Amino acid sequence: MRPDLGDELAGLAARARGDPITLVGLGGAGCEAVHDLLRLELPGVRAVAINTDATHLSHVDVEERILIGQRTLKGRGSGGDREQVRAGAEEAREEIVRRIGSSEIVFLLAGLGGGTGSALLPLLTRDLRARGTLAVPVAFLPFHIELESNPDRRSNALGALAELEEMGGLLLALSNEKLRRFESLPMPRVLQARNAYLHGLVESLVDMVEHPSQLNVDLASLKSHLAQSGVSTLLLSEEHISEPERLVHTALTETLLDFELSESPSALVHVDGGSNLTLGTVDRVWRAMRRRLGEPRRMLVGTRTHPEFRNVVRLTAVVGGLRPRSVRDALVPLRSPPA
Ligand SMILES: Nc1nc2c(ncn2[C@@H]2O[C@H](COP(=O)(O)OP(=O)(O)OP(=O)(O)O)[C@@H](O)[C@H]2O)c(=O)[nH]1
Ligand SMILES: [Mg+2]
Repeated sequence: MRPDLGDELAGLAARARGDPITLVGLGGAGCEAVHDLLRLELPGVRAVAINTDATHLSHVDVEERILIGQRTLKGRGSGGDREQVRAGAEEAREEIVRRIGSSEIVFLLAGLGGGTGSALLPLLTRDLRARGTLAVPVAFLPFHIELESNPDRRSNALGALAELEEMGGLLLALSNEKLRRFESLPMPRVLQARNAYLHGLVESLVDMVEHPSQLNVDLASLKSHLAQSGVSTLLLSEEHISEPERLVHTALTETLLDFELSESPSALVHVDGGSNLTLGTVDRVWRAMRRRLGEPRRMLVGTRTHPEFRNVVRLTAVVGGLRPRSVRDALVPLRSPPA
């Protein structure tokens, strides 16, 4: 091998990987969540905050901040007006996509129900995907009480979800209702717990595609898997190495994500463990997952060992073919007026 070939290959690999991962906060809730995730450490991740509310934006400690819709909304937020945000975003859309679209993976975070996040989440997801970027929308679904008592929030949330579901691809819909499991904690601690869970999802997805695995699961295979899978979501769990089947059960049941499996989902199942992770254990996880998903028509598997994992085994799965409207059905219907 030529002595300089190693450097050349490293350079090529770096170019093929492109820019780092980007996290983008949209609207109040999205920007707050990005700010929180940064505190949990995500090496090599760039963050951008986008809002129509200048005051809120000035309080978010994120390096890159973009105020949109100044002409019409005057930096005061949209007050729940999704259409105004959409119109305001027109002038900024190209510039935003140019600024964030250089990354290969972009996570877009928004709380659905308000005007800003609900307008920008589907719009920017579509624009980024059109450029070939792996855009991962993360939608925080409002509490049911917000939807029951506010038709505007409800129609903003439903409208945004409908657009995201129609597009297919990866969708991380985190339901506020599932946060009830933390109901003995004060609200800031509850949101921290949710953000820590989201941090784990981001970290494991990036880890799965950014580092070489023993079976070839990389960004290109993830993208082609997603292209054939309709709406997909991400599952994650970690257990002691002696409990491979439990790992699958935990991933499917102890999730904060809202989804419903169809009869024939597809899956990409990746298992990480330490140097004591045997092929036998990995195979038990793959098979348990296949059984629990009802023998999916297409399943891609991967595994990787990390010396620092010791007795822990981690499952990361991208499960596709989610039932259309599954996420929307999780939102309760409006109560009919008293007779
Ligand atoms: N503030 C806040 N809201 C959250 C959070 N997680 C979920 N939400 C939900 O996010 C929804 C949208 O609220 P905002 O983010 O304030 O709305 P926005 O996108 O800024 O839109 P406008 O202010 O109407 O322009 C709310 O209905 C909440 O249910 C969070 O961490 N903080
Ligand atoms: Mg706002």
